[in-house]
Parts: sequence; C-alpha cells; structure tokens
Amino acid sequence: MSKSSKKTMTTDAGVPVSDNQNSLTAGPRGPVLMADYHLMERMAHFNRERVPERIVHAKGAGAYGTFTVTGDISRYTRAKLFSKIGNSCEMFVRFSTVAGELGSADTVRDPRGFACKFYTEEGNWDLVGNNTPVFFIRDALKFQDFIHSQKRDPQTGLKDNTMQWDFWSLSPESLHQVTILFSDRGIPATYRNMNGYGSHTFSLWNDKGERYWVKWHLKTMQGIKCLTEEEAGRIAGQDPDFHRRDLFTAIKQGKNPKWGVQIQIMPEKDAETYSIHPFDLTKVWPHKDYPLIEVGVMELNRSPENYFAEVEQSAFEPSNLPPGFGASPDKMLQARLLSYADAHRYRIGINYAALPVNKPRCPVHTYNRDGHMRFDGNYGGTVNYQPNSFDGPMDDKQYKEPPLHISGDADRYDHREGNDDYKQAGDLYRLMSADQKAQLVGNIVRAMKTVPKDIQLRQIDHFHKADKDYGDRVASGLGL
Ligand code: HDE
Repeated sequence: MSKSSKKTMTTDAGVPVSDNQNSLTAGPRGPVLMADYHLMERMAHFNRERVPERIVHAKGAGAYGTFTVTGDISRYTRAKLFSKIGNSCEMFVRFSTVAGELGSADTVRDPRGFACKFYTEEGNWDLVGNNTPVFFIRDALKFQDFIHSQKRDPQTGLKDNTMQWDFWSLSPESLHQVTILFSDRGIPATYRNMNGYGSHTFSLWNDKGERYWVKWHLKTMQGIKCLTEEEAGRIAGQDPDFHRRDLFTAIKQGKNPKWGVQIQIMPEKDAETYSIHPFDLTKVWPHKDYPLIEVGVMELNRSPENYFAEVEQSAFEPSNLPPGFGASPDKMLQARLLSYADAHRYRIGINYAALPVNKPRCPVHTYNRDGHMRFDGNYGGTVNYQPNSFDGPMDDKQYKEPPLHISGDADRYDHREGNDDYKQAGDLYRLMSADQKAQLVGNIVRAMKTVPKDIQLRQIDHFHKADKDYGDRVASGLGL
C-alpha cells in the first residue's frame, strides 16, 4: 500500500496513536501507567463488543436484494408497492436457525427463520417468517415453555431430546410441524434451496375498505434441496458456518438466489364458515381451496459490508405493516406484533429503527425523541408535540384500516376443544414418497431412542392417530 494512502491509527476520539505495540511503563521493566489511555480505551471497548444475542434465531446470515412485482393484486390492497406490475423496492433478508446460539452449527435439524424487510415508499413491510407454513404451537402463552424445552437442560446445560419429546407428546397441536421438522425438509442443503412462508394468516385491505385474509409463500427458484442427517453431521463438524458461507459465496459469484412470491387469498367472509380454523397457525389452507396467486420475485444480490452492523443489528417486526397490509386474529401473530420491538429495544437500544439497516427508505416523521445513542440529529428544532400550531406532522385518516368485526365474550377459550390435531399431519405423511417416509421414520427413531418409554408411547399414540402406518413404523423402529 503506498505511503500516501496509509492511514494513521487513532483513538475513538481521532487522536493519532504513536505506538500500538508497547504499553506505557515506568522504565523498561516497570508497571504499566494509568496514563496509557490508548491501552485503557482498547480494553474497555473490547469488553463491550457483544450485544445480547437473539433469544431465538441467534445464528443467521443476511443479504440485501430487490423485490419486483410481477402479478396484479391491486384489487386486494391499496399498498402502493402493488399498484402496478413492474414496481420494485429494496429489501433485506435474514435467514437463521431457531434454537442454536450465535456460534452454533448451521446444518442442524431445526426450522429456519426467513425474515424479509421490504423498504417500501410507505414504510417498512416486515414479513418475518420461517421455512415452514405452520408452527409447533397455536397460542403464544406456550412459546416460552416450548423454547425452554428445545434449548438446554437447566441442570446440565446440555440439549436433551427427552425435554423436546416430553413437550411435544403433551402438546398434540405440535404434530404437524414435528412431522415437517423430522422430514427430509428438516435440514435444508442451503438457505437458497428452501421455501419461505409468512406462516400466519395476514390480511390485505383496499381503498374500498374490503379486507382479504392472506397466506404468503416464497418459493425458491433454486429448487428444494435437503441434507440427510449423516451429511449434515459431517458438514457441521467441518464447517459450522456452511449455510452462511454458501449465501455469501453465491452472491459474490453472481449466483443471486431468487424466490417467487405468491399468496393464497380468502375473502373476509369465508373465515366464518371455512371448515379449517383460518387463524390457527398449526393448520395450512389446502391449495385446492385457495390456489396460489403470483405476486412477484425477490432476488438477493448484495452482501452486507459489515456483519455486526447490518446482520446482527437488523431488526424485524411483524408489526411493520404499511397501509394495505394487515394482521389477523391469529393468537401467535397477535403476540408477535408486540414481542419483536420489545426484543429489539432490549437487545440493541431504543433507537434501533434508525440504524442504517433498519432505517426506512422513506421520510420518517415521528414525535419519538431522545433516548440512548440518538445519533440521527433527533429532528433538530422541529416541534416535538402534537397538537401544535407549528406545522408539525399530522395523522391522516386516509390510512385507516377497515374496522374488524369482533364477536364473543372475553375469556380464555380452550384451543383444543373441537380441534383436529391429526388430519393435516396424517395428510402430509400420506403425501410422502416411500423414501421420504423412510427418512421421516428413521430421523424420529434416532431422535427418540434415548427418550423414556412412557414418553415414547405417548408420542407414538399421536403418530398413530395421524396415520396407523406412521405410528406402527415408529413403534417398530423403537422396538415397542
Ligand atoms: Fe419469533 N421471535 N416469535 N417466530 N422469530 C424472534 O425477536 C416470538 C415465531 C422469527 O432474523 C425474537 O428479534 C414469539 C413464529 C424469526 O432477526 C422474539 C413467538 C415465527 C426471527 C420472537 C414467536 C417466528 C424471530 C427473538 C410466539 C415464524 C428472527 C429475537 C408467538 C412465523 C428474526 C428477535 C431475525 C425472532 C418472538 C414465534 C419467526 C423473541 C413471542 C411462529 C424469523 O421477539
């Protein structure tokens, strides 16, 4: 590097550093002097490099991309993004595993996070989904328990299959997702070779005040590819960051991964009579009832410059719903609408939304001020209260979402009453090829081998109720 371009090292305050090799001491062998501010600053900053990792989805990888509208859904939504075919916006996607810590291996059996931030001209739209259309539970009250059962034993600090199967065997609503998790799709070959789903039922609403229920699907255009447990175990030992490396390398080589974005649309009224509870996160809507409609294509085409600044500090929230996008009464989604911003405030500070990777690409006119690390000018001298007589930002009724009809008393309703936790899991099993069934049974038997017999029997009873053959094969695999 030529002398002229050589940069002089400085302290955080920009003060040039004379010597970054030797601490300041009293005499060549004497004690280090407190006056060595440069040494103090480096140690202090080093001790504070880590922010809390995500309590779930800690290990991940991210990339920027472009979303382009290719299908006309403007009759369902007033969102400007979908006003005409050809519209596009920048986006950021973060993929992740669920249960593993920051340093854990990528190629494990686990759902994958598929978090998308679309920087639209009417604010960020965050579709914070997974690579599976359903989930293990349908009420957020069980989320902390569920995750505790998937993480480490409180005594030994070790992962424990008994905890996992104990929870699942006592929560039959988990069967559909457990079947997906232990199928061949449970370990994606790369983040590029898996689908993404919004999973919940969301909504879209148009200028006429009509609401439609919607399921979002992100279909990989690289094809679905999975790893067997044997391949995944070998890779995890050789390269725990295999999926992160693959995404970075693919984009560096110009092999930009793409996904087709599609929706299933249900007219608002249908929800009252549809045979399947449309807001139950453990259920899918069969495509024969509500076929897939083309919406657009998302392509990832740029890797972050700095992992911590852009991936570790990225913050997604299902509550980021610009005009024309909406939630649904899905109990899990309702809780997520509040949980994510709370997690970000704790993990990366109250002004996280102003960080470059999270900053909307449209004007932000909020009355929220001050707070730690207010590095964005804090709106200068503009008025910071409303109502006001000084031309401050005003709310605007035109963006009002249509009212949502509510019925019934406030109560804690038993979510299991009249609920069928077996049909869709059984339908999935019966859809599988002979090879997929063999992989599914083999993966489950290996995972349940060390689990106490009473829990094995309780879980096999659920497999049986989904499909006799399913239960029989797991039972015989376990020698029961
Ligand atoms: Fe999450 N989830 N979640 N989750 N989730 C988080 O937010 C939560 C659920 C998902 O790459 C946390 O920033 C609750 C379903 C992804 O940064 C936290 C419930 C689905 C990511 C949180 C769920 C997801 C998270 C932890 C039960 C798929 C990573 C750190 C109601 C539809 C996003 C954070 C990223 C992260 C809460 C269940 C997807 C704790 C309360 C279902 C992809 O706020």
